[in-house]
Amino acid sequence: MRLSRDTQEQLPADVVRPGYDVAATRTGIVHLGIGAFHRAHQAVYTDDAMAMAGGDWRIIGVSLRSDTVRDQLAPQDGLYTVTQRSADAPQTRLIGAIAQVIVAPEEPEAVITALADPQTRIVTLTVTEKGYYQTAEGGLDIDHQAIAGELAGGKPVTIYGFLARALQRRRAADAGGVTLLSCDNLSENGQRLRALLLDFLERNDSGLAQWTADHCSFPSSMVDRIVPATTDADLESLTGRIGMQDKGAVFTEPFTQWVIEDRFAAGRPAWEQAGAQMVADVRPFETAKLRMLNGAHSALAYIGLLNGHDYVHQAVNDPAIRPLIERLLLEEAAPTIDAAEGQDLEAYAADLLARFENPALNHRLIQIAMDGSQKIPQRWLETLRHHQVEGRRCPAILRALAAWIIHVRGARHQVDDPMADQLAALWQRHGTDGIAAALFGEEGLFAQRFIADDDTIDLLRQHVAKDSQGG
Ligand code: CS2
Repeated sequence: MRLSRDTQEQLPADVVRPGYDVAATRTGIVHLGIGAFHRAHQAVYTDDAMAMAGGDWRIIGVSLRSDTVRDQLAPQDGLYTVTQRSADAPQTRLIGAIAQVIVAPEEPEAVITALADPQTRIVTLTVTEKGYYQTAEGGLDIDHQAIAGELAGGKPVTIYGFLARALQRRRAADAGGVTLLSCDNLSENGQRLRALLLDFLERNDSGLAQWTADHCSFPSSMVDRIVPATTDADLESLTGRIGMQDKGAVFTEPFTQWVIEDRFAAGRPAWEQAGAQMVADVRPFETAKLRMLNGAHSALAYIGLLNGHDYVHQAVNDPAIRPLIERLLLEEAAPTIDAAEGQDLEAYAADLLARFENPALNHRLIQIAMDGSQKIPQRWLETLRHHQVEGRRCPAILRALAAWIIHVRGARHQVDDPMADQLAALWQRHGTDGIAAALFGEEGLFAQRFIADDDTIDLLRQHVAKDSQGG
């Protein structure tokens, strides 16, 4: 038996059900990039907000690439469960917030129609760092073939192509602006999305860029919940517990946080009633999250893999790694953050370590290791730069950076990164001795984000030489 509208009544009584009339509630949000993270985070807040305060805010999910999530959820009428895992017994709830999933490459027109629908008042995004198509300098990568194709009038494939067509229609039909809410791990994600999108629009239709600037809003937001990729074993054990199959199930930790700038163009769900923090300025929270949580995560990933671990909880409990992570959190990342009132970075670091230790989560290091070239600028390089200006080094981050350099050589693990080929070519050309300078020297690949001084390059070179032995 498979979970669906017709079978949901047969779920065990301890599976918490949506607290609103799902079938009678209309959509108000289109989400671009519907993966496990969205289903375990924003969809849950939206489900709670509709239960607490009502509103037609169900979600049309869009998958920009694969049909996997649609095939998981369509036979289930959009229903799926979220299971929290910790040392305590797992807790499962049913989510009704997702109304439909559209696979963009199959039905591009349906995506544009949904985005342009006057009923759509918010567009949320989790398209990962690489989905923004930024250059090393942070501008729009107009040379990327996906972007170049759209700018030349080709069919939409990226967020920009779809949004441009939809905004054009909204303007023509006087359908009003929308809020474009980035939920990706980028610094100042809202402002960044705004700058990149306006740049894209400006190139073909400056009137549309102006209309968008006038009618849409781009709040920044900090999202946080650790969501490991679902495995077959997870699904099997869930079936055993709930007595039916849920192919769209997601598994996550109890912790969840969402901090959002309260600037909405056309209303919003009562997310604050579901526990979201509505603030005027998200920066202190976002910087702490990126440099501390994500910074430590990436360090655990590359150093952990190098030391033969598979999971986050193993790496963080390794006595050879743990002190580096503590140092990164408390002595390297935390001092670079201008804390907001009431924000306690020491307590935050302690909570992070406890979350990483969660033995029930089974969060794979290789999942975090993905797309490092897109992640390390905001996770590590900004911290390095901050300290460099004051003449200080960051030994823990430099160890992590060396582990990343070794990782992208691809000798031990497959490198899943949009720059994998470029990084492999640099390794080929420069070898163990020259790779650190080729990446972080004055003429290095990352020079726009961070240039290491000679001593730092030397230290990186020594770590790379020493740590790659046996690899
Ligand atoms: C992780 C994040 O995979 C990664 O890069 O660092 O997905 C992390 O789990 C989330 O940002 C937690 O909110």
